[in-house]
Amino acid sequence: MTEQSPALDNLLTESRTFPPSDEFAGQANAKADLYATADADREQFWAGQAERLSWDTKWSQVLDWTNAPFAKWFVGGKLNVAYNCVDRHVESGHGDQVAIHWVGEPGDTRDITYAQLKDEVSKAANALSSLGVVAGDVVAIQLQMVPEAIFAMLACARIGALHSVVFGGFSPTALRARVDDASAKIVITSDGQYRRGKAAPMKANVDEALQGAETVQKVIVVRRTGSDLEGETPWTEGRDLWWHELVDGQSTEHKPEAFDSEHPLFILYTSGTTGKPKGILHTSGGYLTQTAYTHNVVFDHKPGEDVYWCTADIGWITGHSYIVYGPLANRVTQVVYEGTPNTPHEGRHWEIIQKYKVSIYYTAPTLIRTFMKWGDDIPAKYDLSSLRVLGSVGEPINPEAWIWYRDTIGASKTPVVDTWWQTETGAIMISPLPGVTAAKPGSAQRALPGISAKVVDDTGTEVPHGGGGYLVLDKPWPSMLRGVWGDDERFRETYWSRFSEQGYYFAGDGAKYDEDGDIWLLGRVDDVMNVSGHRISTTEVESALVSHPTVAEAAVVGATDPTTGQGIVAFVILRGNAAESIKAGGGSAGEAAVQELRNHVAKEIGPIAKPRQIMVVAELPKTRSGKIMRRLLRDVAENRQIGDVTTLADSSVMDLISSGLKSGK
Ligand code: 6R9
Repeated sequence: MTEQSPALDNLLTESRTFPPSDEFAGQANAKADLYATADADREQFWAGQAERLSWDTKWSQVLDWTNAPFAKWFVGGKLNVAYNCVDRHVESGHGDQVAIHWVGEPGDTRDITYAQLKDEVSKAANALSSLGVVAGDVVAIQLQMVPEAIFAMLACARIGALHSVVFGGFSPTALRARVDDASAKIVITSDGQYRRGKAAPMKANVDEALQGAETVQKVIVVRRTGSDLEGETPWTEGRDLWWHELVDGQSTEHKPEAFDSEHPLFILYTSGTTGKPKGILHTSGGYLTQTAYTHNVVFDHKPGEDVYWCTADIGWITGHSYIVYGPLANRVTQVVYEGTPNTPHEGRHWEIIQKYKVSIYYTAPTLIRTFMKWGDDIPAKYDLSSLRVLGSVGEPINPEAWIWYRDTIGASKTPVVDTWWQTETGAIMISPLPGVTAAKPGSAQRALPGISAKVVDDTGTEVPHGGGGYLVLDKPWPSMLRGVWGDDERFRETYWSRFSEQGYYFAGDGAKYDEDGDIWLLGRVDDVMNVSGHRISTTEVESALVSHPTVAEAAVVGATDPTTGQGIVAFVILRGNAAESIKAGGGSAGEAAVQELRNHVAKEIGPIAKPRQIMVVAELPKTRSGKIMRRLLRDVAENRQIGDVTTLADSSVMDLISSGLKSGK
């Protein structure tokens, strides 16, 4: 983005609001006064939140920001993160409470109580120690959603080792880059994983990745697919160990050691739209405080009563903060599902919600739009009446999808919380409070109590209501990243140099205030388009497209244009019946449909936002968390060689798009 930027030219027209029912508001964990309490004394507020945890040594200072941007929270405090997520619940008499209802893709299930979780984590911790892993070592974990993934993460936390979880779908190259960057000593993986009903190898990819990787001493392999996998699991004697052989015989006794509040907890690499992935570093006390606090107030979680389900993968920050750390610190009972949402049928999620009486469900807009595409008749077959809070994360949720989510899944009454945050922020930052906020579809609305966010212009000055610009976080927060692994310079440069004068954290997202001062997220700033001098957000054009009944999903990019600077190019996936009728109607039907969509956008936003070109595609390139990689679509729109695809959830999608366009489909 260049020079003085005028307000984004946008017209997000959604204006409906949905206040909580009196009944919900009355029983909610967070009441309206929480904002004022936090504002009155932020440090005291956070000290109060840290009391949710059990500390071996109490802190002497809440925040030390003298060495900004390197924060220290709860200075001098000591705690064990795994003890807080597991043991203390057993000690307080909840050992028999189910922590995890695990559901395997093929239909096998496993219920794990807190007492069992304590045993499993202790055994895994003893196993890692037996291999010589000590506090400060790095353990890479490439596992699908099996219970051992959670045991392994907590075992690392228990002994003070850092985990670096690598998404199960990542290529050998992507795994190797992460192993090398952090000098991982141990890799934990599985023989294979079930994807869409089939067993696919995992260990073979890990072996390919680790050829010549000098730092890796042992590879621990969870047996998951076993004989379902064709061929033997490749094995390196002396290096490779089966999880069950190593862990099962270990003692269930393990004394958790207390570590400093600032002891590193994990590294997680952000997929990064450009450049080499960054290893985002998180530490212990502040991270656990904010993940536990937000899980309590945003989802209104009641331990022992609610059944919670966050559908994220543990390879994404959402899996770290809202499957493992926040929820377990809060003594959650949660569902963990191994597989894809349409295996063996498109009602799998609703079937699971019905079976376990899930009351809190947290997922991503990409999946919500997919469910919409599959049709309302699918969820209608199941009893979803246990649901009482719905959450969304990962992208701006289009008002269309928000309304569908609330009406079709939430029986037109559950609060929907649209939660904005990042790998770097560690925990939710901007979100409605379900018992307080009159929700606005499409807006994440307001920073949580204790958090401060602003929308500023190029000079760092806050924009007025109705104005747009950049989202910044103007005050430090407990779960903030503590750095980029091994690269302090990149940490300062990426996040703190843009508004260094003010000392603001630059989130990299465009945002605007509406007339009430509520925040609307508009996508990554690199994705804002400039058409004849008008700044138009990709998010808004996408929302306009998705609001048309024929469109299931849309991705929009700005492509260089000789007359307008940038021209808007849209990629759309049509809904089943629309796609069929266009196919039946031939070329002219396709042209007419595209013309109608262009006019629809012009009507919704304004003629300036009318896409120059609309391409109908079957798939969109997405990361593991469902974010569209617009950079790759820009390559297509500008007829360039397609760039790095290693962080795509499915790297074959780009071939599909390019070949589909060439053949005119
Ligand atoms: C948690 C997570 C971070 C980026 C972030 C923004 C986008 C996430 C959002 C949202 C609008 C929301 N994002 N939640 N945009 N509304 N509710 O997704 O972390 O994978 O690091 O991505 O995701 O662009 O900057 P991460």
